[in-house]
Amino acid sequence: MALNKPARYFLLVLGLLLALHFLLSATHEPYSNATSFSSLTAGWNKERTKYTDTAVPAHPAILPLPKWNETPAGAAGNASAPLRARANATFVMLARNNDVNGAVQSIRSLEDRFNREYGYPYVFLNEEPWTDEFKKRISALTHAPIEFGVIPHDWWFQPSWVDEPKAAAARKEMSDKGIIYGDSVSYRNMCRFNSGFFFKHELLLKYKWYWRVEPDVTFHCTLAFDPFVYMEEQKKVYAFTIALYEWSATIPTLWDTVKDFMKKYPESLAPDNAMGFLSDNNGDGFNMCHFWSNFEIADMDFWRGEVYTRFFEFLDATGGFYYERWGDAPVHSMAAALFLPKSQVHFFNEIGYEHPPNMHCPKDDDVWTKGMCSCDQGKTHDYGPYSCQHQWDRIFQ
Ligand SMILES: Nc1nc2c(ncn2[C@@H]2O[C@H](COP(=O)(O)OP(=O)(O)OP(=O)(O)O)[C@@H](O)[C@H]2O)c(=O)[nH]1
Ligand SMILES: *[C@@H]1O[C@H](CO)[C@@H](O)[C@H](O)[C@H]1NC(C)=O
Ligand SMILES: *[C@@H]1O[C@H](CO)[C@@H](O)[C@H](O)[C@H]1NC(C)=O
Ligand SMILES: *[C@@H]1O[C@H](CO)[C@@H](O)[C@H](O)[C@H]1NC(C)=O
Ligand SMILES: [Mg+2]
Repeated sequence: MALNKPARYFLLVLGLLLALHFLLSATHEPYSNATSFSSLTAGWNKERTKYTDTAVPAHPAILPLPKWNETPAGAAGNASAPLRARANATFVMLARNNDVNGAVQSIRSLEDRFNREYGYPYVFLNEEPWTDEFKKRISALTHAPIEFGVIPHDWWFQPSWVDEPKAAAARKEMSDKGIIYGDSVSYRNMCRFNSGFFFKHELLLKYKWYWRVEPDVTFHCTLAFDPFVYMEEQKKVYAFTIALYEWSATIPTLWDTVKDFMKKYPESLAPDNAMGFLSDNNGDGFNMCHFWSNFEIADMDFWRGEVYTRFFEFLDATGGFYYERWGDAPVHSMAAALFLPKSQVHFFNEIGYEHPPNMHCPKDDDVWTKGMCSCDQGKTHDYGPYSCQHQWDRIFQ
């Protein structure tokens, strides 16, 4: 076959480049290492598994971790060790078996930036049994205690008293409108479970505090303090890192239901609450501001208490988790903002946190530098167009 002129030139150049490559590989070790096939694919794999970019590996030593209520040995006056006993606290992650890569990424990040110094336990929850693969991948990441729990059937699946034809029609209408997860039943199960049940799970009953973690999140700053202990000492109950607007089409009647509840049980409202965060007109309308609940550090005894129990049951009885698509974020936010004094709700500026597409990165240079943060301060959500941080700030002015 006769090659045309450009093709011949192309082969000639290709041949020269290959010859140069082999010459350099043979004579220059660094060049050879950088371009070998295994180095190239190693970089590619790193990209795909999204391990965090922190330089410090998770704690390599098999240290005998103190029990949560014991002060670690040698801690007094030792800046690299926790200064006091840990709190009665755990991390909790709801996930599916196929979320394993995202779960690994989140735990790795959390261990790097905080937990390798503390060894707080983890609880994983799923409505299905966990696979050995999931347990193995997670257990490799930390020496902290880990428990894998299954969710009781009725706390997860759509209750039989929900009118399924009515719920199905609502799902169809929402998906026609292009609302994200509009047609998903499992998403609704998840929102209802996170609103009313996770804190009752037997694996969580022995703890007071939790830190909610989701797959595929990143913690961007090293924490020089224990947020659980901070919550306890400062008498906080609920903490957030990102406040933003809810999509109103997912909760058409939620606020009216909450107003009915407040009328029926006015004693539930805390004096000096954060109503001014939720409403621009003293509670008449909801301004869609809420805390993004994929990150939460909070006191489960608040959710377990009488006021919230009554509140959740009141909301649940309307079927709104299924006839609409009520999220656990607005439900938790409304409860925290209304039934707690605003001084007990806390914004954790120091915790750089990313759940795509949003990220909180400390804007203050001293906080960012001290935390060795890996996030771009220019991309922080705090005062961006979708943020409700202004509505949060204004209630303290
Ligand atoms: N076991 C289980 N966990 C679920 C299910 N759906 C969602 N989750 C978990 O519930 C949490 C929230 O679900 P996500 O899919 O992250 O929902 P989201 O944060 O609103 O949306 P994106 O993260 O943007 O997709 C995560 O921890 C998920 O792993 C489910 O059907 N079963
Ligand atoms: C190249 O790789 C070899 C084997 O992994 C290693 O021993 C050597 O130090 C590397 N050289 C450079 C310059 O990185
Ligand atoms: C500080 O604590 C760390 C971890 O607990 C320990 O390895 C180290 O020896 C301690 N240093 C001193 C001076 O006690
Ligand atoms: C931890 O908190 C839970 C919930 O408040 C409580 O039941 C449990 O007794 C606490 N554990 C200890 C050891 O105080
Ligand atoms: Mg998520």
